[in-house]
Amino acid sequence: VKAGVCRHGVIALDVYGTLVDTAGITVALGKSFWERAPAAAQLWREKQLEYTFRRALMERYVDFDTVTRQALRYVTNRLGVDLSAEAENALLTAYLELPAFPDVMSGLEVLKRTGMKLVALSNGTGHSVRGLLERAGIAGYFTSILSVERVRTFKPAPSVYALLSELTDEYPQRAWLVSGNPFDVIGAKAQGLKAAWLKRDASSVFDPWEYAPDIIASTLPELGGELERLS
Ligand code: LAC
Repeated sequence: VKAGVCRHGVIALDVYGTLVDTAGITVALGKSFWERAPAAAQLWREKQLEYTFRRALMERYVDFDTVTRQALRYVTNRLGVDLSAEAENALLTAYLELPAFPDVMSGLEVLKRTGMKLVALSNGTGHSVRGLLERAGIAGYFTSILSVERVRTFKPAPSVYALLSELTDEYPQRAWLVSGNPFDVIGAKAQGLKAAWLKRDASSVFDPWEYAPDIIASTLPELGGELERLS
């Protein structure tokens, strides 16, 4: 990896799967899905992302909270679970309270030392993302929360990454994306940003496309250290 001058640029952090753990919903799913809760959590996340990709392609935007509700309904239908309106609402409320990964605060401390602006860049609604960051006690690290609501599409649409052009004169050269989601890293690299893949799960595989991350790390502090060296 070549050292680039990136001081005073911007570091955009993805939210779901990067700062907060989408598998954290498994406990709440236990009440209705019992031993199938881990499978339900995984299917819920997969369908949620599939719906975002399809809606972006079709140009039929609805907000991420709606996507998440529709994906949950798919999961309940598919797994044959009869979910009351009350239970569905409870699960969607729990989704607004997903836990942060334990290394997030120490990782943000390291990233702060780069001198670059930290922002959240998410498919999520501004309201939901703010709530998650506040609950985790990390909202203060971010100069802004950029939501796809502003462009009414979803990652990896180019217009989502271009939201960062407001924050640095040198977009995309001095813009970094940090994400646990390979599709997001590839989306950023395709637009000329720098990108770091937070490989939170040792068994996860990066899509073998023509784009590679500039940094791969398994924890956010480790990733922050690498990024600091390059800045
Ligand atoms: C997000 C999804 C991609 O936060 O995790 O944008």
